[in-house]
Amino acid sequence: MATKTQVKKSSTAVSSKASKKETSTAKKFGKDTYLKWYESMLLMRKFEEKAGQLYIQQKIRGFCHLYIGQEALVAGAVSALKPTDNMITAYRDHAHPIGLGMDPKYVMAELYGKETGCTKGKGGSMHMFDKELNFFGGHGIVGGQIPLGAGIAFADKYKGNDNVTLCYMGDGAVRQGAFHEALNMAMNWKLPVIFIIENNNYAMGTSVERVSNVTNLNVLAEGYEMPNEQVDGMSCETVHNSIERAVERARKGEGPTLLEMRTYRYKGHSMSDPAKYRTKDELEEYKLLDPIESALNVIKQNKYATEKEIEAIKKRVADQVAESIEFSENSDYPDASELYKDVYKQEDYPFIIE
Ligand SMILES: Cc1ncc(C[n+]2csc(CCOP(=O)(O)OP(=O)(O)O)c2C)c(N)n1
Ligand SMILES: [Mg+2]
Repeated sequence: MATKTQVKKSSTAVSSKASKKETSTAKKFGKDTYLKWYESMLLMRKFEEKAGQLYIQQKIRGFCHLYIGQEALVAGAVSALKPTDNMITAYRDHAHPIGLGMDPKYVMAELYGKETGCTKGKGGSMHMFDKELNFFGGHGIVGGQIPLGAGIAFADKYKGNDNVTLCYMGDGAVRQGAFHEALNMAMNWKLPVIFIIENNNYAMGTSVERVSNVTNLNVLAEGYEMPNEQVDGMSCETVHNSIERAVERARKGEGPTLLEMRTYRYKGHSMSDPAKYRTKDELEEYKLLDPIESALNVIKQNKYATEKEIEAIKKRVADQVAESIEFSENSDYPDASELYKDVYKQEDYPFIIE
């Protein structure tokens, strides 16, 4: 397969022209897909809006990075996967398990640090995990998950199945050596992994332009002759299509793909970031491309749901979020004895000096 590169000049907003052109492929997706995308993304959004409020009330402590604005990167990808495929990401990780189908109450309880959370309250916001969903976290070290993603793909290739691993990362992570090492080996070994850069244009408060001359991040794959694409990440359609192409290649044994998805986070880097490094206009420009609004517009235009049915979806989502809070409030904190459980220890490890 020839390497595919689509280079855009601007590294900030994806033009709405490009977005319109791509959404013309909407015909391919039917009612069920749009309704699923809409409900899934609305659940992520409403869940995180509440999480933000609960953080301010100090019900949730520690770090908390919201995905608000970036939801299409997960919803559009999940619709192109099969249940046995794997996913791994960084610390901005609440939306990924929800998109994969985890009951949000387990995500919320984890945010609360309660024993009923998906990692038993021991991980918190940055460390969601679910073995059943093949969701491998939740990683706080920038770029740390990239070689792990390649490793999961290596395991599947070794076992001889056709599973694919989606390995998400931020734009800041591509400046880590681990990114380049993982890409090199993944390509050399033709691993079934899709590297997805969530390019929201900022690593904390530092813009992509400020750290490198290379601002079209998909071209970083060229150094490894890896197929790559630049994708409108504000649209479920374009995300799905790009993942579908990459998945097809990976399942056939043709190896990895790097997808740079142009997206935007509406909130600050974390709850403690007032986001003074960007303008209000820039934020408003992206809000016009809101993926949830776009999906809803297609639903309305094509009469995929009545107003009553849309209200029922909104209510279902609100109820789920409310339930997740009630569940977390009523759960206990882990017992102190849990501290030494679930810790990997190799009994005969030769390098520990007691
Ligand atoms: C190795 C390492 N260096 C620095 C940090 C501190 N840090 C946490 S998030 C972050 C920015 C990463 O930005 P990006 O990869 O673009 O992801 P985003 O937050 O935009 O999703 C930094 C520098 C860290 N966690 N790990
Ligand atoms: Mg970023």
